[in-house]
Amino acid sequence: MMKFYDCQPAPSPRRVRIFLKEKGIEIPTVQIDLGNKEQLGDAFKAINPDCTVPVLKLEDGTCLTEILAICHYIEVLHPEPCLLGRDAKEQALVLMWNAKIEQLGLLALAEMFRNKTKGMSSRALTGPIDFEQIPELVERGRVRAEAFMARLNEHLSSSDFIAGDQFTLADITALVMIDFAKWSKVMIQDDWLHLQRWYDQVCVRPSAGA
Ligand SMILES: N[C@@H](CCC(=O)N[C@@H](CS)C(=O)NCC(=O)O)C(=O)O
Repeated sequence: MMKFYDCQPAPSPRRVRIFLKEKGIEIPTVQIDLGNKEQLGDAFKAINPDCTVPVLKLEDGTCLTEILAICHYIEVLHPEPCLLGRDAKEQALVLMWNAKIEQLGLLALAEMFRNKTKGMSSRALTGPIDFEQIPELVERGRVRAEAFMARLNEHLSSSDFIAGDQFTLADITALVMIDFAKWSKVMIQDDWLHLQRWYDQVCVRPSAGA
């Protein structure tokens, strides 16, 4: 039986939960308590030495420890509804936007959040090694995140969804990014009408509650 390692409040595993809900799939789930550093204990390190969630443990014991790998695996087993693109071009665009949202959006926001939150001092990066916070990264993260959200707003002026005319993993990643931005009080600005239109559309999908 497959097993899904989750942490309900964390943004990354939510991306997989939304993906599974869109597919209509339920997988037995274990909660990992990131707040109490369960990810750094020996039991979880045996599952993922990189000390992060989500993880999908397959029936043969293989552990998939990256969101994109987990979603790709699920998509191959359960192709409908299609969330990773229907042809070569769509698949490439989903992967392209997913990577941009991770690198330019989510990482900028993680820099903000992890370098300013008191409970995260010495946990400025994920993983087994403790790193101290660098306060200068908070403002840099804000500038980067806002610039990227403005860029997404511009992109959505000519596209229904992030990677074209269908809802895909790229929309899931962007939705989770916008909600994670609120943790650092980075909000959709009043004149980002296209981003707001898209957000209103995706956040009413039943899967968004995952
Ligand atoms: N490489 C992972 C990164 C996932 C990640 O960063 N997860 C965070 C939760 S949002 C985590 O496990 N943090 C553990 C920690 O803060 O020590 C992926 O994208 O799948």
